[in-house]
Amino acid sequence: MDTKNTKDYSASSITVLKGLEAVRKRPAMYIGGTDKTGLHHMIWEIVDNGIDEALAGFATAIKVTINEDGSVTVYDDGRGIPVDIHPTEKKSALELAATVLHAGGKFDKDSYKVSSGLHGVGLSVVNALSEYAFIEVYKNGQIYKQEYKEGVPQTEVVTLGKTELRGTSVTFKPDSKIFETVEFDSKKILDRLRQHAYLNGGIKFEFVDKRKGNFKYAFFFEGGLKSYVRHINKHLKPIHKEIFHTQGQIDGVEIEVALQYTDDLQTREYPFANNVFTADGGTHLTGLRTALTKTINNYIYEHGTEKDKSLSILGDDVREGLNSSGISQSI
Ligand code: 1YM
Repeated sequence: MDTKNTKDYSASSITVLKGLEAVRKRPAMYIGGTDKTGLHHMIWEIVDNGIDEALAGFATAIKVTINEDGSVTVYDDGRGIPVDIHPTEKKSALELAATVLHAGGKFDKDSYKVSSGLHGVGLSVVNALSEYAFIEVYKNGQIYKQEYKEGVPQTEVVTLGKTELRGTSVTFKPDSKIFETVEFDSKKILDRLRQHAYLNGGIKFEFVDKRKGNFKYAFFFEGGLKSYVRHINKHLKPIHKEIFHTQGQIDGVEIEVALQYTDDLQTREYPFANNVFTADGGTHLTGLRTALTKTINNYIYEHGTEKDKSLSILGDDVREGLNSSGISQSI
């Protein structure tokens, strides 16, 4: 046997164990907390990986299942995490993705997620904080599987047999030694999946709760943001039928905006940056507001009567009754 390889292997295993230990010691640094929000963040980390795979053009659907024992399975129908052996680490890419900490360990990566290169970052964190987990990959007509306890692999990657499926399925049971509660809230999950479906038009999101007699729900909004604004305005009176919608790319940032005026006085703005709702706004929202005020004033100046031109339309006037949602996404 090649002694050098054996030594390298155990050295990398020690690095992995140290990484997992760091996550279990300070979970809040990686998932924000160990309360109900932190618990649900475990699901979003894995769902985000599926969304990344869909945004890369390989997956069309993401399914979240709460199993009878309180574990969660997230499946996407994409390429499946690679299972080939890394030439120097001598471990499968799957094991490396599931056990090696990629992020610096700060709870700040959401702000630049979906910007490529961060694919799969949360998987090792979720694995480390789970009493048990297993991943199945459906690729090359085969089922590959690896199991973990508290993030530590219990087996090599094994092949289970043939399949016609494609994709990745991650099952995990959050560790009750870490979390204050390990009970998932189906309403919280449905609300978030609905929002994801609006933001990512064209991807199907399915939810199954096996704790509640196989409760099933699915979201699919072809129109993305347009459907979202339609949903926001469903109990209001729009003053124009067609929802204004635009989309474009500039300086490595993809922008999408949907807006519709209603006869209401209130303004409702739902800005997102990199798939995260930005309640406090930011330059993306300020930019849109400024552009809208400027555009409407320019239009009045160019097409209005002399009387119209003497009007000074302010931002607040432009936004009265306006309900909008916008996404800005680094690409
Ligand atoms: C339910 C969770 O993790 N899907 C997923 C993950 C990966 C890929 C596909 C993938 C990525 C790439 C190539 C690539 C990941 N792969 C890795 C790594 N769903 C979920 N779907 N082929 C497949 O990025 O080049 C990490 S995540 F690192 F192993 F390639």
